[in-house]
Amino acid sequence: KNISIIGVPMDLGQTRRGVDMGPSAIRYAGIVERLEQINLEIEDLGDIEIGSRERTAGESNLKNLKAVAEASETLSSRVDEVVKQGKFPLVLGGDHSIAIGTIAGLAKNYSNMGVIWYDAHGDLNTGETSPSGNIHGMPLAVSLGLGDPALTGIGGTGTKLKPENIVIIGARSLDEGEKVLIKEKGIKVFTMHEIDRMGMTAVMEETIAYLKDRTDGVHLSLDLDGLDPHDAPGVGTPVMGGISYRESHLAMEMLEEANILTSAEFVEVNPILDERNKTASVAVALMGSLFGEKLL
Ligand code: DIR
Ligand code: MN
Ligand code: MN
Ligand code: MN
Repeated sequence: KNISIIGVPMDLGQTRRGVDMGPSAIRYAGIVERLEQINLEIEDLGDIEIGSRERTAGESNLKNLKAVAEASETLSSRVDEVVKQGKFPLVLGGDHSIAIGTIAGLAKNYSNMGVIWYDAHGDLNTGETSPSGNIHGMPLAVSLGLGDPALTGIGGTGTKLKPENIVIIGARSLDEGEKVLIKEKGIKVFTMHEIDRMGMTAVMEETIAYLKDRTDGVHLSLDLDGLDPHDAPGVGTPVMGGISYRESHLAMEMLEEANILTSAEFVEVNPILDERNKTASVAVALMGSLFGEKLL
């Protein structure tokens, strides 16, 4: 496997500062060295350019809409190039709004792409349903073609994802509009209840079986707040009662064994809110498992 790392120092999709340092924190925790230990070709393409915070309120209730849209367009082109070179894009965030650009870039290459959304949240809000106006709560809706045209039009018009190709894992905080959308679109969700009840092994077996036949590529979008805040404290919107470090390793190992992933992104690492870079280290350890690191 040839992996290309793309850093996205984005913090404009939410209001807490520091998540723009996520890519640096993950590099400092040793991502390149860690993946080099496995039999992988790895190149770090550096960070993409992010505009500045919009201090004046625009015509939209979506915060920093223009700057987020511009960066997303840049990211979608970069991801598209990497895929066309036959390489595996590994995108490091940055807040979760970056998934808009990642998925738009991937969608130029897959007609039936699957997405695993590993997150405490659904990220299925639109301008109408969002309680916060934060675009990091919207990327999955945008990829379904719902929301502001400045976002849904990134990487060209047309929907990027089909609702039946999505699996959400770890959900425990959903806004009312998101619950309606999940039911309306029939999106597959393994909430914390299902993870507790079935165990992570069965959850991943079902996820893999579900996506394997119906998709021509699978993207993992892993929000570190999907994990329990004990294990991943450095996130902007922690929610107690999350997925453990061990369960997450198991999930990564099962994805690696199944060999279905064609791209991945790790987002919401915020070193300002972290404890001695623990959350970035967790992200690096999970990426190790995801790419085939073995103890023996
Ligand atoms: C909330 C929080 N649902 C919102 N979303 C987060 O603002 O839309 N997503 N934190 O990761
Ligand atoms: Mn998220
Ligand atoms: Mn989240
Ligand atoms: Mn705990």
